[in-house]
Amino acid sequence: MIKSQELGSTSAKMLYINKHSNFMDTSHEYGTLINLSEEQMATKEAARDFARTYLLPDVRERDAQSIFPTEAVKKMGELGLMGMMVSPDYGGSGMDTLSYVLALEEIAKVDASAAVIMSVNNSLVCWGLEKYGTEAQKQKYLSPLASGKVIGAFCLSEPEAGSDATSQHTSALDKGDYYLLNGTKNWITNGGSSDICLVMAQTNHALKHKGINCLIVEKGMKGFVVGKKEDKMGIRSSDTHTLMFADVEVPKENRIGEDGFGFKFAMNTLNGGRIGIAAQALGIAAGAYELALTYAKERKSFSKAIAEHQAIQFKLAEMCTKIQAARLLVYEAARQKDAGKDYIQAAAMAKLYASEVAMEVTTEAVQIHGGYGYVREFHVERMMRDAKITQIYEGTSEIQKLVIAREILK
Ligand code: COS
Repeated sequence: MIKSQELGSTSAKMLYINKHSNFMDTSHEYGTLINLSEEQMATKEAARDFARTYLLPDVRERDAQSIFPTEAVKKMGELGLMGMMVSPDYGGSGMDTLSYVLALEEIAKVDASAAVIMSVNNSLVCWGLEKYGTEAQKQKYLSPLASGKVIGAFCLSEPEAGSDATSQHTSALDKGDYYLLNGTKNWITNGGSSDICLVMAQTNHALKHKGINCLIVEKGMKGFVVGKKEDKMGIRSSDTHTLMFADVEVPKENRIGEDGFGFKFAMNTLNGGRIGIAAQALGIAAGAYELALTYAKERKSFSKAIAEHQAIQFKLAEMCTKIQAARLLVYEAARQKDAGKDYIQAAAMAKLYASEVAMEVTTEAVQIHGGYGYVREFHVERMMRDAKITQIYEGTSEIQKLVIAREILK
């Protein structure tokens, strides 16, 4: 439990908050139901311990001040959380996708910002590099990324290309042995803290999305400028930046895949990324539910615990049911990926549903906390703000519906 001294106050309100702001682990109850192996359960437990030991103590301060969790991310690298699915040959943990989402869920229960930093590095950067990169690219870039020595960013969105991702204005002109990169990327997670960026850019406009390439761009390259840091509603301790490229010369050997493979690379990578964000959303919902459950058992009104009022019981019942439904969708998407099946629809369904559940459950968790839920000292207020982005990034809920419908109808 967070000590009142840490918050610099011994007022009655603060003491009350510290007494009633505790996570209660409920997810172990589902362990047998969802058939996890001992190793998967151990991974989940280790991530849970890490989150409570290293992320929980300062999570509110980092949110309030928009502070990147530098030390915690370093520790996550040491524990193997930054390259969980990467082969040990390249410094990763060699685990399956299900273990990855189990860990991500536990991190997100406590700190959704740390979860997105981890998700982008694992799903959008390491996975794509390992799957499609050359041996030389893997040796040079994947090993430091997977071991958490450096952080990666994935750069697709632009001022005028969010959902309409084929409409890339950033250009990568073919100059023989290098590409000349010019343009602007927006809302880039890990934008300031990353050392290595995967940048989608248009090489041949006539070919539309088939003229897009993905280039590995290093922070130190001349002409690469990190622009302003966004002042966000939620996930405030992850750093989201605009990135600018002015005549950056990127060597040809830094292109991932064949000429024109960049858009397909981005789409294939985002399919897995969506499982990660679904796990993040699930974690936010489960964390808020755990806090609301503890609170409802302790807070009294009308001479009894509020959990004894049917109005609260119905809320808890709905929250728990929705979380479990989201959990099954997320784990199923991970299992399909691990089984080598086509997981496009499963990933989109998991992200769509888990992010909606995250918003609904965090809103109800605030409601259960009443006035306390609306103030910064209680975690649920932050969680409600953090939940919103899961309906927007790595494909909005509307894009997920479009993807699901296209898969159903094809
Ligand atoms: N997985 C693999 N390939 C996909 C795909 C997916 N989920 N979605 C589209 N593609 C492929 C298509 O198969 C097509 O390839 P071919 O030309 O080889 O057939 C290509 O991508 C272009 O797709 P399409 O013709 O359907 O283009 P549209 O512009 O109609 O739709 C969408 C593209 C909207 C699906 C795409 O732009 C998208 O996913 N947008 C959301 C982007 C996003 O998530 N942004 C967040 C950025 S990271 S925070």
